[in-house]
Amino acid sequence: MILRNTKQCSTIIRDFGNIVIAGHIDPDGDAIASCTALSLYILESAKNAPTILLEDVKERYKIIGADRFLKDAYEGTPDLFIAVDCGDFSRLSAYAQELFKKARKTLLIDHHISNPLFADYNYVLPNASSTSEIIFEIINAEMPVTNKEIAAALYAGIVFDTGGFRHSSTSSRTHYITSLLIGCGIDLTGIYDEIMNVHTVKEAAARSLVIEKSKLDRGIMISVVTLEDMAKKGVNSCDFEGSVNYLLATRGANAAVFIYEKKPTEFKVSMRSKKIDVSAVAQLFGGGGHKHAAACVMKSDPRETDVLVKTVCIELIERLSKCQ
Ligand SMILES: [Mn+2]
Repeated sequence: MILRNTKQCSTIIRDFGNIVIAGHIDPDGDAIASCTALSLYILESAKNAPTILLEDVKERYKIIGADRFLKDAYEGTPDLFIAVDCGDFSRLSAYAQELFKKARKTLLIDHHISNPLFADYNYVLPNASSTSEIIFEIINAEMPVTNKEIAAALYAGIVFDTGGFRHSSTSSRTHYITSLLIGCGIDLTGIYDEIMNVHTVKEAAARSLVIEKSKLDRGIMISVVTLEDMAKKGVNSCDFEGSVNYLLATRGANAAVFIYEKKPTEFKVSMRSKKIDVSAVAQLFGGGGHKHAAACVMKSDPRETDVLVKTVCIELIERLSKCQ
């Protein structure tokens, strides 16, 4: 069943007792914030504390405060299972999928346009900047949001999913909601900084490696890092988060390619673009993604990465030339 408005959604949440909430695997700021804000709201409505099921919450998202609701397992059968920010059923962990099937009723709250609407009740708003924005609307349909913890979580989720209010999904409504959340007295700069800016010493070393290895060639900012380079700097692949976006931000770059050696002779190729369709290029090499953000995995000898770069760039340059 497709829910038509926030009121229908909040009524369902109100009508059920034991609630389990789950976000997607490898949870991001939006998923964690949505779970947390919804749990705080349910708790505030004088109900049993819901259970949140999430995989490991990364350090930078600890500020959202999901901990108090987090459990590894749930005993019994939930009355209502709420899946948030899950673009499809496979985005739930295997454990969450089992519980979803057992639950008396299921509710999906999401903003991915391709969502196949896999729950009993589905509330999916593709124009919303984030699931956190939708959660705000659901709570707000019942009562004005004044709880500082709820406001802080929702703000963190919105900041994360809009890339700090930079992505095109950011609307005037997003800014209006944000202004109401700020009005609740949240630690505005502290949260923004933690979600958007703070990095570890290793991440800084990884970024310096990416920059050191980068060059701008015919509108493509490209950087290639081998396992040997990473070992020398003492960094891991998880320290590269955000690197390809950083490359694309170079003046004069219309596309960016960041290539790193995942395991011996296997390279992860991440692409970003301003106009051209990089998902089509990724698909040529067995990968995929979105129009402006895509990735694939390619085989190469680390001593011959020039050939690898050439193969990818030929495709990109061809598309860029058609675009001019
Ligand atoms: Mn999201």
